[in-house]
Amino acid sequence: PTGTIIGYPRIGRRRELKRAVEAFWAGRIDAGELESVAADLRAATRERLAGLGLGREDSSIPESFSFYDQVLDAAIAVGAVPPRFAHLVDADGRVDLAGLFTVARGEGEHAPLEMTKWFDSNYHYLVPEISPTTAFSLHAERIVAGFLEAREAGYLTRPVIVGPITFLALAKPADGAPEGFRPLDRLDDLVPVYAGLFEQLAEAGAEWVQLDEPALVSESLDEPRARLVAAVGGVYGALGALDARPSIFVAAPYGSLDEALPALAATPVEAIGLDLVRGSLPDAFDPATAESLAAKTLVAGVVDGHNIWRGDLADAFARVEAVRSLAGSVAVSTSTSLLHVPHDVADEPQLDPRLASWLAFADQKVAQVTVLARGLAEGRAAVEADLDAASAALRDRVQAPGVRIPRVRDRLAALEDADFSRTAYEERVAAQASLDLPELPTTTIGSFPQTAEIRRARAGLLSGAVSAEGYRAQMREEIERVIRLQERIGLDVLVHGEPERNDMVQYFAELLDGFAVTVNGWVQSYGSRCTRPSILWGDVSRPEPMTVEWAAYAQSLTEKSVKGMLTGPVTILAWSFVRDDQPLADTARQVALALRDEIGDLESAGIRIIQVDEPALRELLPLKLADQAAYLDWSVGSFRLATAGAHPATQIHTHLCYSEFGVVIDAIRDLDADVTSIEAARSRMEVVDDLAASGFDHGIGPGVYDIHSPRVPSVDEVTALLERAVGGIPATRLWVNPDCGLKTRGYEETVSSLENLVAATNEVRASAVREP
Ligand code: THG
Ligand code: ZN
Repeated sequence: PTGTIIGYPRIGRRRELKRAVEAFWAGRIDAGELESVAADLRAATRERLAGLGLGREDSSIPESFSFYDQVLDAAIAVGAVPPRFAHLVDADGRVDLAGLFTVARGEGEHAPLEMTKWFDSNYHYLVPEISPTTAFSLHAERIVAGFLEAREAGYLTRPVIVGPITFLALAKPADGAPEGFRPLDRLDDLVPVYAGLFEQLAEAGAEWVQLDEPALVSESLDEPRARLVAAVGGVYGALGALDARPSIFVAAPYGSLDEALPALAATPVEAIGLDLVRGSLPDAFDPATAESLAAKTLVAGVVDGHNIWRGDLADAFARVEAVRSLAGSVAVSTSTSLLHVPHDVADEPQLDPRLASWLAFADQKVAQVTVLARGLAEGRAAVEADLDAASAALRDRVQAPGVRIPRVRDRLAALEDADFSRTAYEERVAAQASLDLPELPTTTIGSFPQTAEIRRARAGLLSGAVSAEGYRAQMREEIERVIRLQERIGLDVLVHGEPERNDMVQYFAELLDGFAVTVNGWVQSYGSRCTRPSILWGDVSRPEPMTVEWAAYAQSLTEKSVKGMLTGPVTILAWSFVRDDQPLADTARQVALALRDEIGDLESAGIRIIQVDEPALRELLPLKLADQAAYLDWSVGSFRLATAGAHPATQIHTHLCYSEFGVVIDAIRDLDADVTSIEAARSRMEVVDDLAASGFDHGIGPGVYDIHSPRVPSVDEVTALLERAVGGIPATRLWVNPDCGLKTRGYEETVSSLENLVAATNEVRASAVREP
């Protein structure tokens, strides 16, 4: 094939898969009905991809469907189901659909597989658990059936599976594995299972198989890169030597293959997929590699799978042409799976047509691939018009109103070092004494449960069934209820509860200039869960205050301090599709200045404590070690720019949704927030010691209970955690709070948990434990 893609969204244009999967979980449909929805989605995907120009019968169309997660699928296909789920495996070694979801989501005492971020994307995969005794065995029924289903419908498609090196590199040692054991130690046991898969696929008539090996580009896995590269020869030498097998396509998205490319070239694999958006190729290879590549297909991933820009198609074509001289043959592809982008720009009729003309979602990117492939086959002249149209859109973007706003740029250019720093912490502490907070102040992270009534009101506002005034009145009622509730529970620093926010990023994107939001632009985050990232396309500014009315109303209801709630610049960027025509650092500063103005307006409205959340600070950390320092510099800088305009008497809080600080611990100190709340309940406050050891000396709120579970913590339990925390942190700097927002919880457990939190705090305050 001369044009292909690494993968396609699986959730469905209207999130059909999400709906069906959740209906299956709720018992509203059975496995047969779910299978039938999934088969319809796969059929529709093949048809659409063929319609967009991918070959029907030349293995160009990948079978990249998954019910939940492709890493979980691989774990099940190779028999790596953790022993605690052994009861889900039948006598033939198979796991049915219900079993697959149980491994993903857990059941009673059986914790699910852990979930973590998939390379530098916003997708999250399930982490396989491997021990020295994991009994690998092949259960490829779903993979073979997907291929045969396509065959039946008249397609010759390309089965896709996570490759063996990446599978083990992403796995973690199972609990109880001996010290020093690494999942990758099991590679020799795993490769025969893939060999069996190849045999079955060849038998079924597959001409190509795709193995996703992004671990080969990564520097941030637990395994040293050199060990992964060293494994390439053995694995792909062995798989390549099989008699009965499809041609092998090793795809390496999310970065540069670098030394892994010569290693792959030296094996018998027929095709190698390169991410030429994040990664690059050297100008020349050593003679042996050059000779090997002359007999292979290089799949040039030049169409960006990470982002939604239409991009420079002529430049992409030039990059494809450059690869031509290095390889026996060249095919065009996306840089990564299209899993990370929404389905179709044509599904967003409310978008400004001019903005829409600059965008490419999955379907537009497939069309771009087919244009480039045609250019490759027939010569540039055949596609000149398409390349020119993309260039024209780019030129239009450069000078369109809103993309570059002199007022915003001048303000950025005029920034000085002083704009990034507040008065010394000690002076702020003195100025903030007037807040008159007790020792061990209690608070929450910001959101209260989003009830069905709140969601209904928002849907009504969107559909026109609820007037703007009616909506506002309902939100105010909700805020009053939440304030009264917190007063009754006895919390010290109150929040308004955020009933008016659909999402902590989209809410701000809708109110800031320079952003657009989508209606159907869903992207899978994990399992059945999706987000609708906003599109940051222009210079960012704030036409008017965004949160002041709600915060001021809440403050007017109570004598206690109400905390203003903002989302930080890094998180706003991390969870949006961001413009690609200027450094992220500049974009982050624009957002920071808008937030800085909001903080000023909150102060003027009498708000004296303001929280700026940065749950994504660590998430956006680059994979490449060499890029990490520069990232931390601009990300921390943008937070400081957002907050440093605050008066010394204004207490700035931040919230981070994790407790393993690792490489970002210094960055968190450098944020210079007066109070930082973090996750800690699940790690039994170990983070408190880490923080103390790192010299962190500002206020800290280690979460005292886990909001990700409906379980209500007992007073004794919270008391014990707090006593542990006051051992490591002086009571003057220690805050008491849950470990994240309460948006996804129900009211019943929320009220009980917060009551216990307050009771435990009162016990610890009354005891002598905290005395130095
Ligand atoms: N907001 C945004 N992006 C995010 C997160 C967020 N990216 C990373 C992280 N959080 C991902 N976590 C989640 C958690 C829950 C959901 C999605 C991603 C979720 N989504 C709803 C669903 O799929 O049913 C839809 C939400 C909606 O209606 O807007 O539950 O917090 N921007
Ligand atoms: Zn959180």
